[in-house]
Amino acid sequence: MTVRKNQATLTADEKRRFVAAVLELKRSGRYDAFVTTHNGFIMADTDNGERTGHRSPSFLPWHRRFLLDFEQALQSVDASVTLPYWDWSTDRTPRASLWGPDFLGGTGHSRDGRVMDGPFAADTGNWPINVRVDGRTYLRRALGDGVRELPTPGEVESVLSMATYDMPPWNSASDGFRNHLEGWRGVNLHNRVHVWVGGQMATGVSPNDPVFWLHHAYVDKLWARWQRRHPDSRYVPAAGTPQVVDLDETMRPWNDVRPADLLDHTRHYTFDTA
Ligand SMILES: [Cu+2]
Repeated sequence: MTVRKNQATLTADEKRRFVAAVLELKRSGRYDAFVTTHNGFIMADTDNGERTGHRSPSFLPWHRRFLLDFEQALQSVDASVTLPYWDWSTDRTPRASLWGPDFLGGTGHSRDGRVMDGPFAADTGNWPINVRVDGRTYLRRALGDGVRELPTPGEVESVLSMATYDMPPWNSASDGFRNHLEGWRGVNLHNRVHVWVGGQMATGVSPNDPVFWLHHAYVDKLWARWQRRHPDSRYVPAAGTPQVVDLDETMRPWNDVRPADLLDHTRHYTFDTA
């Protein structure tokens, strides 16, 4: 059974295996297909049109399935690897072990944002940025530059306390749990973390930075915590909503999976802690 662990608790061997599997997906070309898919949805999802991956109720089940695909790809390389999560409300500085040279490497050079250390630094030759929105082919970060503070535990708590999953107009203007977690409204959790990391993470090609998966694994864990906190609350809308994925409608790009199929993560993985 797949257990997703807090990145701060990984052993040296677990970090090494995770990094090696990610690098092998990159080498084989499979990694960049994930970046392309994500960017395609970022570009296409709009507040007043069809919206699936972002700024809509299906933000959470869409990313849950996207992460499952990526985790299965990792496991096809090394069956012992699972996706770790980054609790950014706790490990909230550039000095966290997450950013060590034995794991994801640190922030970028002040001049051009270029990451200079770790397994994903351009100098290694192992991490070319091929799917990109500008000419730069090296991984960039500017930890804490775009916004100074990561969300606090108190801010996370304030969003987990919202009992309604989502609300009309089912987009970036919505009240409710989903949009506050996504961050278009209120204290801003998920979106703010993308901005805090900076570089490619602050763009539609954000999966170019491997921290994307650890960030979204924690967003996904927060959804699971919310479900346990509010057992009587459900995914909405239930049916008949134009341009929005209802509970029993299939989601692109898979077309064979509905939000209803993804509500229970324990069918696929568990977490190390509640
Ligand atoms: Cu994201």
